[in-house]
Amino acid sequence: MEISVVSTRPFTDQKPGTSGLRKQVSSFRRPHYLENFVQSIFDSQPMLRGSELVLGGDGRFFNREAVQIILRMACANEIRKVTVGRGGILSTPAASHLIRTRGAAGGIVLSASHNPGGPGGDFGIKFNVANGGPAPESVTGAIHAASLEVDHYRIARSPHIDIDHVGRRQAGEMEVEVVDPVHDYADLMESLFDFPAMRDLLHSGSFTMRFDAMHAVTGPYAEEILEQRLGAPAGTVMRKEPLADFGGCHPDPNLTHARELGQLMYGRGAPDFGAASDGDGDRNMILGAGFFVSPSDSLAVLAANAHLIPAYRGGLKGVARSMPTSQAIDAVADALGIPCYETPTGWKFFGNLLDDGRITLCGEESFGTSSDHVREKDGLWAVLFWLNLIAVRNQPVATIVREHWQRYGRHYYTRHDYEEIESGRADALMSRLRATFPELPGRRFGSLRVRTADDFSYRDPVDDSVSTGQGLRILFEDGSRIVFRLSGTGTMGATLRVYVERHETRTDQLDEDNQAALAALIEIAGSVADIRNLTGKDAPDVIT
Ligand code: G16
Repeated sequence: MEISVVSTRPFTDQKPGTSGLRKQVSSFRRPHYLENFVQSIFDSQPMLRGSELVLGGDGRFFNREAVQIILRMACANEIRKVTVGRGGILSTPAASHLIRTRGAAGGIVLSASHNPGGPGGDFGIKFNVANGGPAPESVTGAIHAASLEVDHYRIARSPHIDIDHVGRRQAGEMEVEVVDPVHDYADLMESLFDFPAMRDLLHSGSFTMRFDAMHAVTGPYAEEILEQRLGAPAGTVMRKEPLADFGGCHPDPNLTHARELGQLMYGRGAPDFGAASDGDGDRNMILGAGFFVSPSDSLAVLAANAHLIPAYRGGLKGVARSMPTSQAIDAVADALGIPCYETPTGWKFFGNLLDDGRITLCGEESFGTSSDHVREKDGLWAVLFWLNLIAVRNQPVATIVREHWQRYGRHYYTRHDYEEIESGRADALMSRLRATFPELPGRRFGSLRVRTADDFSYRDPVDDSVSTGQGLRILFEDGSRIVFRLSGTGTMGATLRVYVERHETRTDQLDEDNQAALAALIEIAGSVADIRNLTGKDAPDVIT
């Protein structure tokens, strides 16, 4: 096969963020933009030569074109084999599973997660390493460095490669194997959970559920698992056909963007269980009838009940959460007598802990939960875990969570996002805030007294790597916390995230309105960071 060596010049904005390189589609469609980044992956990861790569994405606009370009570049860069999901589709957790079971040297996942798609939306590309997880900082750093030097890329002049039919074919010296994107993943789920008990629940006549696939990648996965294998009635999976523009919606599983599901779950005759996943299938939202389970609480409930699920019957080795995630899971770990690790935001930081056998479950406040079955967060896995739990405990979602609060106390928790702030202003806010930290310890705000204030840094206990500047924390003497971070996944300006948490143990104070219960801390956050003045915004754009 003829190979072209194309001259190019570096782009200076190809530094991967929290989860790969995310940009507007218009950026990715600039001549050489995608090719430069892909060549930087191959240049900085020489072990890919002669090995197998997994490739797939969430099906958003530009997915198919990108798959063709990457296949031709893989061929020109002497990749031995590429395993690709049919139609170029693989959910993020399914890609992670395939990398692991195939023994691939890595994978390329195309997604901008929950960001909108379509020609005016976002696109993204992420490199996953041989353990199936997102590349650690050492690898993303090397890719970025290569992107600043790249002066040519290699691409095969191959005709269009058929990715729409399962089977093996050759592209020059390289083998392309097109696989069913759903099958192996569905088998994996069946091996972890009690499918007979879940089937009985769904057939009991007294239980109904809805899953909102948001016209994103999980539609076919949810249909196969929930409707085919578990026999849930047709229509259980809403918005199930994946669309390149997600039907013009934002594939972000929260009550704002999964509005129809929310209305159903808070309406009369609501289903017993509601759930949704995002663009690439790694996030989850969990709802009971008239009841929202916060992601941090969900993680804690799963950990506390893991012994009821076949895959985790033997107990948990340990758990982990990202720093801004609430400390609800810490309380469970304490009771179980297992370690709880606190990592920076980003799934990549869980990889070493999982590989080293230190943890079994982990999760983040950003609607992500998973276990050691893959190395990504896994939306449907979390939904099935809850379904299995409901089947075993035979209780409504709200009762399960309220009983959890009674035992461990409730970690009232919220995240306020201020979006599309001009980057200079956002940086100024963070540095001004950081400058106030030396004076904060000991300072009183009403009944609250600051214990300490710092910029979170993390030393990975497995490889001793250090990540600094991971979020500004104000920790109060009563255990309450306020955390400030700039998001690493946005594509327009900067997003300020403010995370607020308070632990309540008085058993008659556990059912308060969440925002009201946190009002004093929210007020303190606004004043110490001077948010209104420095962002020009009177209120957050999104509250979760
Ligand atoms: C990604 C990462 C998560 C992270 C989230 C939010 O999720 O995989 O680990 O918590 O972004 O990150 P940030 O606060 O920096 O925007 P996803 O679902 O977008 O891939």
